[in-house]
Amino acid sequence: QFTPLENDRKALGDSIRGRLIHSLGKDPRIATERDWLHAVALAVRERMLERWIFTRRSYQAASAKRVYYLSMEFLIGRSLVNAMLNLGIYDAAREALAEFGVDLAEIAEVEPDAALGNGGLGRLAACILDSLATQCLPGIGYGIRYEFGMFAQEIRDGVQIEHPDSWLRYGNPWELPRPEGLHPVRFYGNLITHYRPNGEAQHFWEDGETVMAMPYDLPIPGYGPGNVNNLRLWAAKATRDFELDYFNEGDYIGAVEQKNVSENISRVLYPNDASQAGRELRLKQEYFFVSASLQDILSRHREDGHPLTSLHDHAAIQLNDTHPAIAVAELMRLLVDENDLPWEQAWSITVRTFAYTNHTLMPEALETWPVALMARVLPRHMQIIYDINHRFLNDVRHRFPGEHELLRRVSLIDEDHGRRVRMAHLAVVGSHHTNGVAALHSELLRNTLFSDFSRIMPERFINVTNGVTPRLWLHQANPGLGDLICRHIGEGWIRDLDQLASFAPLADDTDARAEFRAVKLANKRRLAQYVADKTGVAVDPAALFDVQIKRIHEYKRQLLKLLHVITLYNRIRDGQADDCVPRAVLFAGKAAPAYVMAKRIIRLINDVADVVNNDPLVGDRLKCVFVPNYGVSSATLIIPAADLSEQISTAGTEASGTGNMKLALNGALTIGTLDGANVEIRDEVGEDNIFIFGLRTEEVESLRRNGYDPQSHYRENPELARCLDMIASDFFAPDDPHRHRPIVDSLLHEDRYLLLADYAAYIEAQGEIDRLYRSPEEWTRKAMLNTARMGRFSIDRTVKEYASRIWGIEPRCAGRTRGVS
Ligand code: B1H
Repeated sequence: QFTPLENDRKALGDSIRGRLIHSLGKDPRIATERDWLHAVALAVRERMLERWIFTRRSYQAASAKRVYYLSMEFLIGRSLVNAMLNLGIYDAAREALAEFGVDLAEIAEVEPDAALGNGGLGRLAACILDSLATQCLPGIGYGIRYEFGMFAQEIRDGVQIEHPDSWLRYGNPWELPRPEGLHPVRFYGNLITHYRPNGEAQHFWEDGETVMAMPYDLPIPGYGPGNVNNLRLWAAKATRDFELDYFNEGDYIGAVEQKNVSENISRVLYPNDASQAGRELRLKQEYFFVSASLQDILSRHREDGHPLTSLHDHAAIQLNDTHPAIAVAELMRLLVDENDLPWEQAWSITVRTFAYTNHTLMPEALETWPVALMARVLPRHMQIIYDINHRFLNDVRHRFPGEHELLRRVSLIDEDHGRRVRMAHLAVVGSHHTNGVAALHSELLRNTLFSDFSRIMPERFINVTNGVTPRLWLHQANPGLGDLICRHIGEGWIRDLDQLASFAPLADDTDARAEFRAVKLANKRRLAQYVADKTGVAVDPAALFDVQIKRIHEYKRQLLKLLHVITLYNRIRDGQADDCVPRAVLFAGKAAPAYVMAKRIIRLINDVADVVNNDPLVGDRLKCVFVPNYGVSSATLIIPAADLSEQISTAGTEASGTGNMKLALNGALTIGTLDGANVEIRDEVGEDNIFIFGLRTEEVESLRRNGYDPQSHYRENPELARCLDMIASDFFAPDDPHRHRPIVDSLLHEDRYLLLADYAAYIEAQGEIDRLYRSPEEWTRKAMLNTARMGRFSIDRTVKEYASRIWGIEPRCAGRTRGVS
């Protein structure tokens, strides 16, 4: 036993000063903001680690089943304020720092974001970890400790420039390196088959290259009194084989150079949201962290004294999309090759252990790997995949005799595009459940991508609608609104978001509405200041803040929003918008560096912004801004200040969306298509409190089936034609008249995402929004109802569903310590 540290101001002050002097060796008289940041982080970490140990003990004591969340991405953002609020020591720490003349808010800004993810998929993983810890659920995250996370985006002359994100440059005070916990991971090499006397084949994977996976642990604190769970990230380390190479070759420098090369595996996050990279290094990253994680899981299982045959009783492994799907083959290899289990038994354990979450239907994001590449990098896994496929197809052949096309369609190998392994098929076949992330998405999975599989094994397909953590996205990001809600209904909503329902009656209270408006205005002022600092554009806090913040992608239709901006601009210049409400349109988001069209879209947004913002005829009635370097931290500034949330993807393309939830929770009204979770948001907030427009999924399908002609819209809608003509001319790029031609060409000749078909309905819906915004009381009432009715979109509801329907895990709360009240 040990005595936990105290959490009062005095004790915290002593710890902070102690860490500064005795851990960092810095003189308080000359310590920089970063020195103080690291000292506070260490003082907070000490307290988290106590609870971390208690948490582990309680799982151990109960021999609790754990969930292992395997994800290539964890988009955590900053940790300091989150940890303090979750441990309940924020105020005491702030006061302690004030005594040293240090401002907590200022040093918190110095912390870099842990940007180990692209967008929604990675942020969902971070929200799930927060929820597991808060709900005292035994859950461990496994991922990669990228040396470089998501690139930093600079906008120079309207163009996106990528900068490497060296977030570890000054060290990471939250992580605990565990060099004693290495696992070897093999690549390439040869297969040797031995036959036992009874004719059974035994496979040995030999030679090739071995890289060591070194664990770094990050404590994940739940909201008090919650548990502190673990996120284990793997870094690639060279084996000591280079010493041997040196002895053999006598080339010392050459041998050490090779060491560097193997450490490239965990160097950088691939910045391709929703499109597959297809590079050998990416496949190696996937296998690297999967193999290390499974070895880790099995050794924990053994240490706990359980036989391998009971793995599924003690471990649930969730595959966050197909990126870790090679785990199915790896677990088979570990069970069959390394532990001598018979194939059938190993397969039964494997299927009962894994579950798979699908996050997209977009064809360009579906992972497939050339058989030749897989066979070279992971020869034994390729063979195992063939074996799995063989047995699976035999099964299907027996159950559906004569259906030859069916076999081709469900095969783990795509034979039509030069023989490729279909990772989604491997994931579905190798797991007991496959889920989509919103009701519509799961329905589409069953009816399109996985229609054959849902005929073969219907019981495997379920829906678990995404959610967001109210700790970060309301309590921390929007303290003004959080406090307002607490004053009226208490603070229970932070752990139980359904309680927000009792905030709804306040939408009819004039005083409460005034309070709500005052909070929103303060948030808008804060954002306006930030925008001015970053872009030099002055936006009026009284304007309607209309935001589209997400990765730049054609399917998300930033261009549709921009067509609205140009339309408004034309109306203002034509004197047809004298009574329109002033708007500030804010875009933010990153484009994948190799995604040419996405980068063109950014350029066009900035060119349009330049014209609009500098036209004296427009003045404050319309501003257009591209806020650079969108990430978790800038999201926490933008979301609380938004009036209008743009969720305008082509119906059937956005699996769920989670920004839609964060914005509505913070009292932004949504303008959206019936896509992803928008459908369920409408069901919750009510039709009167959301602006739904445009084609529905079935209409999109039938329009495409019957031959869509984008030019018909150009011909029939002069206002739309004018916008497109302006983009195609030199209007927004006088010195480079053809710059934006490819955008217009793509809209007029293909328009894969039906922007032109939805334009008229979109402009119409925006007109209604204008009218409503002119009645502040009405607008505020609807905004408050949005906040009050978002309870269902708490990540805690999502995680409860996973826990009971998929993982079979239960809460185990660590004993009370001084860490929480
Ligand atoms: C989502 C991705 C994704 N879906 C490939 N798919 C990636 C695919 O690096 N890659 O190869 C990275 C990311 N991300 C998003 O997941 C969906 O588009 C959102 O609609 C959804 O809300 C989010 C979380 O489920």
